[in-house]
Amino acid sequence: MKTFFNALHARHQGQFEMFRGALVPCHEVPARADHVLAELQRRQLGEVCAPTAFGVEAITRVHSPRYLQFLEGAWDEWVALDPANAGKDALPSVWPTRTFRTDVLPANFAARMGLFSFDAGTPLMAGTWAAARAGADCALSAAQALVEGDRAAFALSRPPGHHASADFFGGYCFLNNAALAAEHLRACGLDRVAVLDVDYHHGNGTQAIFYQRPDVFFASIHGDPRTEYPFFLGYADETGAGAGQGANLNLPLPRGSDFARWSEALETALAAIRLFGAQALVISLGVDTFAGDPISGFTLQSDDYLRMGERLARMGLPTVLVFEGGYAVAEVGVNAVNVVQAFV
Ligand code: SP5
Ligand code: ZN
Repeated sequence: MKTFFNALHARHQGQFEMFRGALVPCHEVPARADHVLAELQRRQLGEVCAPTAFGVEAITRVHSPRYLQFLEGAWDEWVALDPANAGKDALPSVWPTRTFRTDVLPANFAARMGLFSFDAGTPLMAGTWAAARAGADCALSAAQALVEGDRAAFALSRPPGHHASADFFGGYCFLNNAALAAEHLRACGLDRVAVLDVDYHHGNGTQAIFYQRPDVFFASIHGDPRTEYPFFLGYADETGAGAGQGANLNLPLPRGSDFARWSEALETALAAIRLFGAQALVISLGVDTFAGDPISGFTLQSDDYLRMGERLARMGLPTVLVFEGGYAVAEVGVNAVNVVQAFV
């Protein structure tokens, strides 16, 4: 399987995220992707390719023009506020929650940071835009590899994507790589595409992007949002809306769930994807379901990722694997590459 590796990923290197009233070191660090790449190369699992640079039209299938314009210029605006900002990351601190307006684009930078985000855990810095764009290109290139006949492809993107919606960032995510891959497959003529999100956290961004759509099925297995991030989406009663009614499936599991329990949910998700008639599969491959993950609560073991990869391959569908979360940095390479290796 080809891997599309984002060589610019390390330009996105956040310093701190907000946690319990303090700034703590970021969990989403460049070493994560480097470990995955090193493990792929150690096991000689196929060609590592540079992504093709896709134009903005591929990205505006998923994200709003005003959001993209904001992201592209955000760092320069931040530094323009005060030259001393060049040594600090930008974090949002004010949001338009219920009863506030979101139709007016404020002139104030902090206000626009809040308008286009949903948490204070996702720092933006000088290289964020370049890294996110190149990561998106990896996902689009992986989808393109399927269009050209490959059975499967791996987008080793960083930063991750599944919490990013059409017009906001958060959860360490800026551009929704999995949604971009799914939309690219649709644009290239596949009628029915499924996104299966196996990251520990609900893929709120991907769900929202496709919620009203009958042509892209979204299924997610994740920590119950009643107790787990992102809290405000990912419940079992969210089944799609309008033309998309029935094309969304959430399988929340309690904190502490093991692979046996997780696998039952996987069977439910795969049966629904089969029934939907998906012609291709996009996997949001977070490995923060690992027992050793510092911010998550499932108990999967490294070998379980081999079973996961085998089971996904047995669907027999053209498949894009898109790297998402996984914060046990020393083990993230082994765990993610176990999925890839077992798939092939
Ligand atoms: C892509 C992805 O997996 N995003 C996850 C974002 C989770 N952000 C909130 C995590 C808060 C946990 N902070 C715990 C710090 C303890 N040292
Ligand atoms: Zn996650």
